[in-house]
Amino acid sequence: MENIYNKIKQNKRLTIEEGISLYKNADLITLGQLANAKREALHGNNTYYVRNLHIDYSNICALSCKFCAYSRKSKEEGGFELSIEDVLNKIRKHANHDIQVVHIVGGHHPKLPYDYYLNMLKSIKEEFPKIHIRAFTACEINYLSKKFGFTEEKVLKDFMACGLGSLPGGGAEILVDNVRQEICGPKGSSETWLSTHRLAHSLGLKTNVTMLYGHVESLEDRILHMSKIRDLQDETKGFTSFIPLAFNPKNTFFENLDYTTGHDNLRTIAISRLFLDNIPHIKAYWVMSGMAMAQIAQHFGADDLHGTVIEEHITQMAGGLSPQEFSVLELTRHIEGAGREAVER
Ligand code: V47
Ligand code: SF4
Repeated sequence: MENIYNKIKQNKRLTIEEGISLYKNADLITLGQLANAKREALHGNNTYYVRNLHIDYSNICALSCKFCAYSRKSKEEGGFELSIEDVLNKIRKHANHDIQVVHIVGGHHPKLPYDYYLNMLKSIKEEFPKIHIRAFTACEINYLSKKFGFTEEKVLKDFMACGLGSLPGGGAEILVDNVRQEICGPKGSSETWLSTHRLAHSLGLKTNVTMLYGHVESLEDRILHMSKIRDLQDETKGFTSFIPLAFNPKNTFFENLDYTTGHDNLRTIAISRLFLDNIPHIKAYWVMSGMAMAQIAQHFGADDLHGTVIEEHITQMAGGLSPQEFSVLELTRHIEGAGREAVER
C-alpha cells in the first residue's frame, strides 16, 4: 500500500488496479487523511451548499428498476403527476427561502406531451428568472428523444432555449453493463448514459454524476464506474460534482439487503476524492446517508453538502432515514459544527 500512498501524496493519477487495491485494503483513517488533504488543497476549509428545492413532477414510469421504490404505473395507487401550475405553486410556496436552484426529475412518463416539458421550463423562468433549473436525468432525455422521435441534441437545445441550466447526475447507477443489466436493464447501456452527458457538455451544459452503491455491485465495479467518469471528464471537463448515493433498500426488489454501513459510506467518499482527480466537487448527499454521516464526510474528502433539499421523495419512499429538508440555519450549523466554513454557491 505504501507505493499507492506515495503516489497519492505526489499527486499522481491512480490506475484502476491501484484504485481497487486502495478500496479493498487501505485502512479508513489513512484513506481519510489522504482524501482530506486533497479536499483541503482544492477547497481549503470551505463546504459548499445551495438553497434548493427538489420537484418530482411525476413518479409514473414505464420502467421498473429494481432499486426504485418511487415509481408507479399509470393509474396505480400512489402515482402522481403535477400540472405546471402545481410545479409553480411549489416554488411559490418556498419563495421566502430565496431558492437558487430547482432540481426537477421524474419517471419515464409514457403519456406527457413534449409541450409539458417546454412549458414547465418556460413558466418557471418567466416567473422566477433568477432560479437555476437543474432538470431531467440523461435517462429521461434519452427516453424523451426516443418517445418523440427527436435527436437528443434537439431535445437538449429546445430545453436550453426554454431555460434548462444544467443536468442532474441521476441515472448513472453503476456504469458497468452487466450490473446495469441486472438492476435497470431497459434504462440503457453505460455508453448511452455517458454519450448524453458528452453531448450536454458539448452544448455548454454542466452536469453532475452519481453512483448508486450498496446493492449487487462489487468494489471493482465501483472503480470501473469512476474510471469511465474520469475518462469523460478528461475529454469534456463538463462534470461539476460526483455524488455517491448510498442505496436505501426498503420497498424495493432488494428489500432484503442491508443499508450501507458508515464505514463503507466514508470509504466511498474518500476513494471518490482520491480516484476522481479531475472532478471539482465531491458531494455528501445527506438525504441518503444521513446528516451525521455527511458531517463526518467533510473530513473524508467531501466539500459539498448539496443543499437544503426541500421535498425529496425518491429516498423517502425507499425507507430513507433522514428528514426531508434542513433550513439554511440547520445546514450551516452542521457544516460549522464540523469545523468547516459554510459557503453558499
Ligand atoms: O438515479 C433511486 C437513486 C437517483 C434509490 O445531480 C436511489 O446534484 C438510493 O440523481 N436508494 C436520483 N438511491 C437522485 C439523484 C441526485 C440526488 C442528489 C443530487 C443530485 C445532483 C442528483 O437516486 C437515481 C438513483 O440512482 N435512487 N432509488 C434508493 N432506493
Ligand atoms: Fe423509473 Fe427512474 Fe424509478 Fe427507474 S429509477 S423505475 S427510471 S423512476
